[in-house]
Amino acid sequence: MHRQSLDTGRPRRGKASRLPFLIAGGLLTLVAAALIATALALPSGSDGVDDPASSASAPPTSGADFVADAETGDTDQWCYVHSAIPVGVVTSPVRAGRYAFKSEIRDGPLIYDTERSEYANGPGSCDKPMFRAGTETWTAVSVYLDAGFPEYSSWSLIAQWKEADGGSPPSQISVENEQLAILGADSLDPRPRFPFGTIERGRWIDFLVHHKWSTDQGIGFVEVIMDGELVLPKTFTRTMDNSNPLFLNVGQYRDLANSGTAVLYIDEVRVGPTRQSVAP
Ligand SMILES: [Ca+2]
Repeated sequence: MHRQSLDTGRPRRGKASRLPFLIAGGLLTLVAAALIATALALPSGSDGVDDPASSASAPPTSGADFVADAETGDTDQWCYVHSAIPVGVVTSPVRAGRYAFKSEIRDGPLIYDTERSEYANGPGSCDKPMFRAGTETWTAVSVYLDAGFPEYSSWSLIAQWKEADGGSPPSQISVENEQLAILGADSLDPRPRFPFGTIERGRWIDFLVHHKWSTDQGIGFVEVIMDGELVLPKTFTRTMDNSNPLFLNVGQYRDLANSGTAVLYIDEVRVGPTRQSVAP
């Protein structure tokens, strides 16, 4: 039966094959004519959708899920300010717009038993967890380390992706011995540590941190772009302690073994699903 159906099919295909060719030929002629007519109808310099000049000048699409650019002139874009030293927005330096956030810690004043000055979306009643298991996120953060920023011989953090139920943040940007690194939770052994650069004072540094969130070290990853350059290629690691979503803290938190007044400015914080969605 199989062979028979093949045999009977052959002449049918042969006979029928001329009709589609005729139809296709007619369609091609019509399409070609339409294209020529369209080309003739478009005036020179038309703002067609394919005009590269108009694409380049179009404003970037903003698909960020969270923005903290300080342009409200206060700290309302964050849930909390955890700082022993009173801080808020400043008008200089700024990365963009009119305002940036200031973070300051000094020897002595403590909050939650630590030297800390952070802008946070948790923990607490206004938690805004944004980083969920199985998702990828891009976090943009621009920071400016003041000219007098101390040199640290022990750990300090300038950004944390943290669980609301406490514990060591499963992803962090650390500053220690003048080195920048992504750290994993200190409950892990060995603790993930991915150095990606050295700090510079007195200028804005733009971080773009790309995560995939997972408790599985074969699925989770982190990637860092600093000042537009890929400084930490996609590196697989465990980025969550458990399946609870994480929130963002940006600002300073340091070991009491470090000392000195430390001032950091923060601007252009964005979180979104793609690099384009958080680009300044
Ligand atoms: Ca700003």
